[in-house]
Amino acid sequence: MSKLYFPEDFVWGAATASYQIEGAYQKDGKGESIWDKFSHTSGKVLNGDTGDIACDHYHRYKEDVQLMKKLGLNSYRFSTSWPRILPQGTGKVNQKGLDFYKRLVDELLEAGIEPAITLYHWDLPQALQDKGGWGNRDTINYFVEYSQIMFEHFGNLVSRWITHNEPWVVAFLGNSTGEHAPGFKDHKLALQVAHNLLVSHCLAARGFRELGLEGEIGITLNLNSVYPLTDSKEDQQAAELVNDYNNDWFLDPLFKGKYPDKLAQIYREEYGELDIKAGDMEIIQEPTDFLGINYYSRALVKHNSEAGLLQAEYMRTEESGYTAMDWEIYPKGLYDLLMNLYQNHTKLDLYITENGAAFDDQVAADGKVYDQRRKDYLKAHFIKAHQAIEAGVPLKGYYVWSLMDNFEWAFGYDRRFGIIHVNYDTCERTLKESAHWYKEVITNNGVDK
Ligand code: GBH
Repeated sequence: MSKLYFPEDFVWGAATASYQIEGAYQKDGKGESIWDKFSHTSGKVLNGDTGDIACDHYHRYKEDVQLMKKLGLNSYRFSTSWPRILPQGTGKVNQKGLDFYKRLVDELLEAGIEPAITLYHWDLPQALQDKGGWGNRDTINYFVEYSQIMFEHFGNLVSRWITHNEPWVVAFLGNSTGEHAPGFKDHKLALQVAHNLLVSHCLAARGFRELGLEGEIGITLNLNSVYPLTDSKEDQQAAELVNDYNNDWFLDPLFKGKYPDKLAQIYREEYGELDIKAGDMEIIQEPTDFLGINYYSRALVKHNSEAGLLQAEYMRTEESGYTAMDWEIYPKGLYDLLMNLYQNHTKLDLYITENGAAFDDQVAADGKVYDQRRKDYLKAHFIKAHQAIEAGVPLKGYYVWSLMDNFEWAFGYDRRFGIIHVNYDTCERTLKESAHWYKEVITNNGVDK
């Protein structure tokens, strides 16, 4: 069978996040995070699940790195827990927190796996939330303080850094819909949070530069391709607004130095002015080294005058399959997204920092986990990524979400994204069929057509 080969230095990886896998929520001086508090509040997470133990990665990281090595991963993307490093968010550093990540990074380097650190994957120290969280401008400075500590300790060991994971989710699911911690329902606050996150990203990146470190730094956005249901003018306008909201609300400040006009106008009329300080929009444009993209699905949109400020309704289609999250499986959307980014937004290097799918995996009687659908999902997306590379898009690497089943935020342990199965009673790990297949892809640096 003929193969599609990837560029020689293409990075094949897998990703996780601290709160979703570590557990050890009170161990060795770690402070409380907003997700500790949120998951311990009844009614917030499905089945009352918490990250108290999660995959117990904090104690099993050695075994996990060995599994990564077995898979042949080139790189592992993980996040560091801010409250492990600074239990109060600022001030006193917790040496034992630093020690844990030092042990992990050493283990990875020894296994020949390049660590890629995400500084913020949603577990804000609760002590900072008590002072207003990301809605408070001071949090920008606290984030810079935390990022500096991490750069000083790991800047020479870790060559790829991501400031924020998905500011859209932090801002809007955390502060507008309330599905995520801290659980507020205040859209104006969410817009301010989005702005403060962007400023903090750029100031942290600037600090990285000033240390003269050799690695690369960027931000990860959750992006999707947005399509109108029909080519009617109304549906097209609805799709444009959804695109502004999902994607350009972050892409435009970063690469054009402004918020998207039309949506900004709608928000201004509804909520008034945001607190944007002189110079902020210049800071946000400060160039970084790459853009990370988390791609899961597309949005198919139709105009509906009853459907909120954007007058847009999300549609399902009979033509596609859906994952256990009820997200449409739409690989072509990845190709369209990559092309659109390259042609209309940025010439920066790109990484897919997350792509993957939840399915209802079961351990079979023979002890194996057959997840053909995840393998098919990944394969179809790899092929589209390859197609974009052929068309000239500077895509440098691909991190599968996720290395292992883990705490899926508001859905707790109910949804499994891993290529490694985790038994939550015993914490036992089992490579799924998709993991064995991924190992082959990495070995060949290519995927069957
Ligand atoms: C990521 O967020 C997170 O980074 C990760 O921690 C999480 O476990 C993982 O994904 C799986 O959920 O328009 O069809 O894409 C996901 C962000 C944003 C993806 C909203 C789904 C809406 C549906 N999500 N998006 S779609």
